[in-house]
Amino acid sequence: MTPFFVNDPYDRTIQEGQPLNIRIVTVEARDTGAAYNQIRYSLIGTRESLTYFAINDVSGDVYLNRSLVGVSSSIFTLNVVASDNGVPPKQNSTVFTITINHNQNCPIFSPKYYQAFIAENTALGTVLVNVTAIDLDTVAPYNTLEYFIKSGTGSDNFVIDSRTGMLKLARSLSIDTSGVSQYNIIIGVRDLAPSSCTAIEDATVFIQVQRNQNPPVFINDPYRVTIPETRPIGDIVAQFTVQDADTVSPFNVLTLTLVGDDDGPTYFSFDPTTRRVMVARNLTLQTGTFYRLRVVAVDGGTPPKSATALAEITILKNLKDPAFSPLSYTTTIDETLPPGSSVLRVTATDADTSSPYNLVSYSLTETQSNSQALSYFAIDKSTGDVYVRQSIYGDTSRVLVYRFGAACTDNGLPTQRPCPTTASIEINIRRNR
Ligand SMILES: [Ca+2]
Ligand SMILES: [Ca+2]
Ligand SMILES: [Ca+2]
Ligand SMILES: [Ca+2]
Repeated sequence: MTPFFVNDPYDRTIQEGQPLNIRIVTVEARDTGAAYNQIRYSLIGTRESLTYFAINDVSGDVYLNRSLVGVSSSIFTLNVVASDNGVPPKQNSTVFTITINHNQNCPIFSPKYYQAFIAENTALGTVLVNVTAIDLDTVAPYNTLEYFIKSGTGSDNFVIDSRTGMLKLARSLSIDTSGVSQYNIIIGVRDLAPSSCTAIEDATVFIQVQRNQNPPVFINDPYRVTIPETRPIGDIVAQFTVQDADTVSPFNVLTLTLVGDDDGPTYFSFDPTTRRVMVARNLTLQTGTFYRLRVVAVDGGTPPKSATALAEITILKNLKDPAFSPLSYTTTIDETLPPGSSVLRVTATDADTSSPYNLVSYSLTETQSNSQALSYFAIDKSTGDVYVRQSIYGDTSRVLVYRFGAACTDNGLPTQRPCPTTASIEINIRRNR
């Protein structure tokens, strides 16, 4: 009779770490013949199968004789032949599979907690944190890991690289209108074994977003200054001071730019580093007396917050007093000189550079010695010509000398400057006695 197998199939699944020389399965064949019924078992099949598996030729116990750790094959096909003791023997065979469970380990996050502090204008794609898990299995895909975002409010702002575990920014946090500044993202991991195992404990990533919450603020805006026109080129005339209450760069990093106004930037320069305004041109050559410089400060947010400030610069062009030169005038005239005739001319000069700051107006002042003088003499306020106002001949006091004074002032704006000293005028009269 020919042996025949019983109790099959013999398919089994074992762990990758199956110990050596321990029975995995026992094949059993029977021979019902009265003779030639002694059965011996032998293993045939692929070289790989024969490398790792062996069989006890008497008991039919199949066992491992070489470790499967690190072996990538997961299914071994074994072919067992049962032979009786005839000559030649009668034989039968059975084929079965041993499936190796290489996926002995589930991935474990190490560490489990992560945190990142990021600015809201962090560039898309920036790696915020790299989560890592360990799978103690020895071969792929049993130790090949796949990371995934499980949940978390606002988690759609982030994306994870499933292979590397790098959590990246997927959307601009600046435009997250929820204004949320803290995110807790729950991340899972599984291996890619045919019967995948997912880590029991998730990883948590805490993300704190630093937002651009404050605009720049100029201190002491507007900056009003008054300077003489003689300030030299390069002189500092104003200093902008600006602050931003945010505590994190770039939200408190301010860039200042001169943006106007009118011709202010023509005559003044602005140094964005020192934040100072300086004279850029010779101001004595300009007629303007008021300039504005508008400066904008922009922080590093995306979008940025900004503020503007104004420097208002008033130019003083009337810097000098007019002064008489000479200070005293004397002449002699006939008493018959008709009204309107010029008698003498007083002169004052003003060292300012331009009109009307250096234009002088004249007037007469009485002196106590002769209170009647101004009845008979007047002055052209523009030219300084002193002329006869009414007939001297008609002065019944018949004085021989008129004494009075002349004052002057410039025509400066916004305020006029008077001559500090008056001029003295003495007019002697030749009378027909
Ligand atoms: Ca037999
Ligand atoms: Ca695994
Ligand atoms: Ca800011
Ligand atoms: Ca003047």
